[in-house]
Order: sequence, then structure tokens, then C-alpha cells
Amino acid sequence: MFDFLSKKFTTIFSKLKNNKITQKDITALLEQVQDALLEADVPFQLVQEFCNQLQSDLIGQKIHEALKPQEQLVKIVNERIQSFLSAQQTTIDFTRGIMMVMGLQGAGKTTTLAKVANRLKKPTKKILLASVDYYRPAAIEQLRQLAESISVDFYKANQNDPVSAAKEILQEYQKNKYDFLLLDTAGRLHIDNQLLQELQTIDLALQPQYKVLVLDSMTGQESLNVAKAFNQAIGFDGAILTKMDSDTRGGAAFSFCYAMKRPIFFVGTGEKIDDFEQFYADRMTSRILGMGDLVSLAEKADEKIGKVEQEKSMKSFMSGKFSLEDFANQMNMVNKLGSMSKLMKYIPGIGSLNISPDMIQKGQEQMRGFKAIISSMTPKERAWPSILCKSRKKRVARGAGVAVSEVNLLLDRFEQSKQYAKLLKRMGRF
Ligand SMILES: Nc1nc2c(ncn2[C@@H]2O[C@H](COP(=O)(O)OP(=O)(O)OP(=O)(O)O)[C@@H](O)[C@H]2O)c(=O)[nH]1
Ligand SMILES: [Mg+2]
Repeated sequence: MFDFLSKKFTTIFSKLKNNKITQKDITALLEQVQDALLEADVPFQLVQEFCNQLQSDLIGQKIHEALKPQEQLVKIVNERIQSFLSAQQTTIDFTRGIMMVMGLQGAGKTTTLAKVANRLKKPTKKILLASVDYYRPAAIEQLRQLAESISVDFYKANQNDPVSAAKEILQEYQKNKYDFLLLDTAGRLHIDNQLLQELQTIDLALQPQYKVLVLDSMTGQESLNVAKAFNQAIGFDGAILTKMDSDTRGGAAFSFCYAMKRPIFFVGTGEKIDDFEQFYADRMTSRILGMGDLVSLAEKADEKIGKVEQEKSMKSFMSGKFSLEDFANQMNMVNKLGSMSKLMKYIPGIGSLNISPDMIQKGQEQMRGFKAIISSMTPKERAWPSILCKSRKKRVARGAGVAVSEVNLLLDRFEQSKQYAKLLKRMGRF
């Protein structure tokens, strides 16, 4: 997710020097940011607007004593992106009621509805899943199977025209006193009037509390036109962006938040039921800027790793006393959590430049190598890596069966991670 922009921004920031910032630096930074966003498929007009705002932030910047000039720029870009992404970002409480999803064909509506049902599932809540998609032959069966796989009730209407079926489903929902009705609708290849009219009629008949647009993030710029058409015809409360795990460049998320002034509730990050995350503008910004997302990592870890272990790791990370031992523990946490490709972007310093997705295999080997290196150090060396002189490095490398350059690489990575921690702390992110 946002790998493309994350790499771009990491490169941009790595070029910044720590001297006094000149007008030339600002112009160069703006140009690079503009290029990155255009390449990420953000519409030109939005990029212009963003860069104008960023320019006035950069020119009118207040000098923070605690920040170095380079960090100052990162902070400003960070704040601007975050406010761009959080335009009208409100969390909605899905307490009870009817939710209708809509969107183009193949956007991920049916899968997403099952993911939402799985999220809302509680022993005290009665959920009903139903579909009015009579266009694709297997559409209703697809939802039935998904409902079965997550043990949520499913109702198939006897009527087989979408509007009458919707009314029948509504009766079933009311009669059985369900807390939620999650309604799937048909998609079309392109926006057409018939689809929109049908949705309008269903909307009138059911008056759903929540209307959610499901958008394929791979659609890029076009997704904004789709959003506008649905908004005009039916209106919606917010969106769920799917396929953020694909090699989407993130333009859709960026454009949607800003242009539609509606929240993104969730993002889909894969085909499985659990590949679903709540959208937080601040955490997404961190990921876009290549700074990782430790808060989400910690949350993901909740189920799999003891809280104590996590808190210890987080505390030491932010305390400035972050040792190589902690670094190794952090890598262990990631390993326990599973797929490297999905998780490495959460870790500051590791998720950025040096490991590209096609190097995942190599990255995993590198992590194993790093752990071997750390375990062949003495406790003292782990606590104070600066004592690692040439001969100590040689000994450690020999113990781990690697070249000295690997030891240096680990120390560089570790240093980078520490710098990020300091930066995040100074920026008040923790
Ligand atoms: N990688 C990935 N695939 C997804 C995600 N969400 C949905 N898909 C896949 O996208 C394809 C289409 O998903 P559906 O849920 O059937 O889409 P739909 O909008 O209901 O499609 P129609 O009913 O034909 O309009 C399926 O193969 C899903 O597994 C996601 O977040 N990531
Ligand atoms: Mg469907």
C-alpha cells in the first residue's frame, strides 16, 4: 500500500541536505513532490492545488528550534499530506441499521461486504447479508458462500427483480429484528443511467443509514469520475478502497479524500476476509512518506504477540535507548506476524528504500542474516554498538558466517531506524 509514493518520498527526503534551506531547495522539493504525485496518478489540478498549499506552508514556515532544517521540511510535507488525506475524515459508528454498497463491476463490493460483516460480527449483534445483484448469474451464490464462511445469516429473496427483492429483504430484516442489514448491489462496467436509476429506487425503498461507495484503487484518476457520478445520483457517506495491496500508486486514495471531502472508512488489502484495515489519515501519511507505521504494526501484533512484549519494544524504540537487541526483537515480532511483504513497510527504516517488493526473498534472508549477526555479538556490543571497532566487526562477521560489509549494513539500518524514532518523537507523533 502506497509503496510507490513511499519510495518516491524516501528518495526525495534522502536528497535533502541538513544545511540552511534556500529558496532553491524549496523549488526543487516542490518539483519533485509534484512529479511523484503526478506519477501516482493524482489528477493534475489536485496536484497543483496541493503544491500551492505546500508552497505557502514552506514559505511561511515557523522555525522549530528542536528540528534540523531537513526534518523541518519533512514535518511540513507530512502535515500537508495528512490534512489533504483527512479532509472531512470522520469515523462513523456502525451501530445498527442498513448499509448498502455500490460501485462498478469488479470493484470488490461483494468481497468487501463480507469483510465488513466479519468486522461487525459480535455475539450480541444479529447481522443479515443479502444481495440484489441479478445481473451476474453467480453473484448471489458468491455472497451466500462468503456469508457461510464467516457464519453470518444470509437471505435470498424469492423475487428476482432488484427492487422487489430489496423490499422483500427489508421485510426479512425487520421481521427477524436484525441489528444490521448489509446489502450487496450489482455493478456495471461503466456508469450507466439504468444502474443509477435502479440504485435510486432501492435507496428510496430501503433508506439505508449508510451508503458506501466501493472503489477499486487501481482505477487511478478515473475513480474520481466514478465517485462524482455516484455522488450526484445517489450520494454516499464515504468509501471503501479495495485492492490497496496491488501495485496501485495511491492516487485514488489521495484524490478521493481531497476532492470528495468524504471519509475513507476502510481499505481492502487482499482477497481474504481479514485483509481489511481501518483508514487513518495520519498512519497512511507515515506510510506514504516511507516512515513506517508502528501504531498499526502494534495493533496487528495485538492478537499474535503478548502486549507486554510489544510495549517494551515500543518504549525502547522511542526512548532513545533503542539497542540492537530491541532491533532484533522488532524483527522477531515481524516474523511472528507473517508475510514479510505485507509487514515490512510498517517498520521505519526497513520498509523504505532498500528493499523493493521483488527483493522480498532477499529481504527475508537479510533479516535472518541480521539476526545471526546480532546473536554473535556480546551483550555489551548489542547495547552500545558504537564500540564495534574493526576487529570486533570481523569477529562478529565470522561468528555469523557473513562478510563484514553485512555487519556494516546492519549498523546503518539500525542507525536509520533510530533516526526515524527521534524524528517521529520530535514531530510529536507519539
Ligand atoms: N487483491 C485484492 N483483491 C480484491 C480485493 N477486494 C476484492 N478483490 C478481488 O476482486 C475481485 C472482484 O471482487 P468482487 O467482490 O466479486 O467484486 P464486485 O464489485 O462484487 O463485482 P461484481 O459483483 O461483478 O460487480 C475478486 O477476485 C476479489 O477477490 C482486495 O482488497 N485486494
Ligand atoms: Mg458482486
